[in-house]
Amino acid sequence: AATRTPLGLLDIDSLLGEEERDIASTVRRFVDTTLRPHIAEWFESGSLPRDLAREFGRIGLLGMHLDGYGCAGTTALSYGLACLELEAGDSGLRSFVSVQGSLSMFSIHRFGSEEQKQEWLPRLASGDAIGCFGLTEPDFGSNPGGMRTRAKRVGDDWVLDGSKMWITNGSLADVATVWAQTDEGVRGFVVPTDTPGFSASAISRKLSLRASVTSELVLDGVRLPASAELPEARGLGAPLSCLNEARFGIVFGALGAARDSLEATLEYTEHREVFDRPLAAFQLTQEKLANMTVELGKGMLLALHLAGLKDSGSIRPEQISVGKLNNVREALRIVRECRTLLGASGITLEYPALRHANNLESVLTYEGTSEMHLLSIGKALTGHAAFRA
Ligand code: TGC
Ligand code: FAD
Repeated sequence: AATRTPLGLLDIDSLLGEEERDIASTVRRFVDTTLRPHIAEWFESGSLPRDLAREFGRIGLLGMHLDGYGCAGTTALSYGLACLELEAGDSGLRSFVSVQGSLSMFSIHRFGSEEQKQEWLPRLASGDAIGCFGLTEPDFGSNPGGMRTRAKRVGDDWVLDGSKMWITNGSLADVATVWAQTDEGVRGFVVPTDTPGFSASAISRKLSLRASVTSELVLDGVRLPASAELPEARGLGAPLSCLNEARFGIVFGALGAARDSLEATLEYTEHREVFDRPLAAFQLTQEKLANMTVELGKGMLLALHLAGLKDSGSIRPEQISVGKLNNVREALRIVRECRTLLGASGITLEYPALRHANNLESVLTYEGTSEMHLLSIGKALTGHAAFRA
């Protein structure tokens, strides 16, 4: 019965409209039938097939909350629910869609010229092209304002030099949004990845987000026409505003990893017998299951509230920080607790909990570490920015 599922207990579905329920169940079915059978294999081999982009495009997931240019133009709530269902499969799947839609496409949609939009957005929406977003550098992650990648004017052109680190989809991408320091402050550039001087290499031996490509980008005298600059992006606020979009998706996404682990664990405890009774019948087990269900439900209510604020156009960055901080932190606690209930079986890829836990270590760090989000909330409350000494 629905009440025996963690989110069914609070009847969370009753808070969704028909369209949102349809989108969530379509994505859930797609994940369960098309992707889930391969996830353990992708995680083990540390890869993600490039063809997935077209599959995501076919069902309208890429840039789905953007309008025009082949994008679906859904509500933020629908986008969040899609992220939740994708991350119930694996954080790598949600990462792919987040980076393509919320970072690569959003940066062009929000800050690009009409020509840039026409050239890239329809192909990115269909998955015929893959995009990435290069903000982080080897020495500047939490503090992107210190970036060393430089764009210099040479005649009418721009020449970019520097490197970017930990870039999702970097070595799959056809186009990169690259953020660089100029004499006039931070600017963004649309860089086709076949431009001479651009190279990307995949980072190997990861223990987390294995079903996702993470790369280093090197820009060595990359010469671009003036038309490659994102004309509406002025200053660090531009890339940071793209992050709000992706962080919003993570508020929902992390709950998908938690729900998936909890559902698998609930089922396991009903069938696993210990000391002659189902594991589910012990009080200590029920305490764990109940606490996890309460946190998952609270996270979901928070996510739905933030979706309402986003859809009404009034959401503020510190509100997104509350959601990203809480929901990733609690999801990580939930998946680790699930792992304990699964016993030794929990350390294998037969069950999702430890895979999700390993993935959520990245999710806790990227898109602003939990410490950055604590400090953003602290700044909003006190008026003091404590990021710097
Ligand atoms: P600060 O002086 O506070 O701000 C500079 C300008 O930016 C504005 N701003 C924002 N605007 C929109 N949205 C936000 N969230 C914003 N945060 C700040 C701010 O108002 C200011 O505007 P102006 O007009 O006054 O100049 O900048 P700061 O250098 O002190 O840094 C602040 C801090 C630490 C919060 C910021 O640097 C930060 O968020 N750091 C974390 C970096 C981060 O999250 N990187 C993520 C990289 S992308 C990624 O991880 C993708 S993984 C995706 C996946 O695979 O799913
Ligand atoms: P650091 O900034 O060096 O932080 C190290 C520790 O110091 C953290 O605990 C941090 O919270 C803490 N710290 C830092 N500053 C302070 C402070 N002022 N006060 C207290 N504590 C502080 N970036 C992109 O641009 N594009 C991508 O597509 C992308 N994809 C990624 C994919 C993966 C799998 C991962 C792991 C990362 C990705 N990133 C991407 C990079 C990510 O955004 C950064 O890793 C993140 O912003 C943190 O930066 P850092 O790793 O350099 O850590």
